[in-house]
Amino acid sequence: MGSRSDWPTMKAAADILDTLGADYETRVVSAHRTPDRMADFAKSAKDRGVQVIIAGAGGAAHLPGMVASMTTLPVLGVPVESKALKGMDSLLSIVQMPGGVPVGTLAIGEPGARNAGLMAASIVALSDITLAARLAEWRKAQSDSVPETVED
Ligand code: RP5
Repeated sequence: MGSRSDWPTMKAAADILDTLGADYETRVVSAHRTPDRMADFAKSAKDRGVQVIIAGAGGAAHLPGMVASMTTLPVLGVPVESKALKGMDSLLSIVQMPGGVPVGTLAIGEPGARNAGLMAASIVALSDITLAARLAEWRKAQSDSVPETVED
């Protein structure tokens, strides 16, 4: 994420990965304030065994796109809700990548972070049958928890 201030949002990704028992690391890496740290992180991720990167940022949210430009790993972008423009700035900054450098853009805020965690797990589950089984179980539990009527 681009700042510690993004953590309350990005924690939703970490929480679902915890629930699924998926390994992850959390890092503060800013495209604007720590560009060298961002480059080191993005360029070394694949060799360190990272399989998917979830990049959350707000405002002029260049982090997901810049990270994606430095790796061929899948990059999922989460637009963090900004105070001034409610995350529309973040969303538009992340979603409109030029052809050739993809970022999978999720929804603004916590639902987007949660879905980024789920999507990252889906990607890793393609080659991890244990995680795939946990993910299928989680999805079934979610379906089972939805009541069919408005009354008990
Ligand atoms: C972005 O600027 C961060 O991703 C964050 O969403 C936003 C504001 O950062 P802070 O000023 O709260 O550190 O780079």
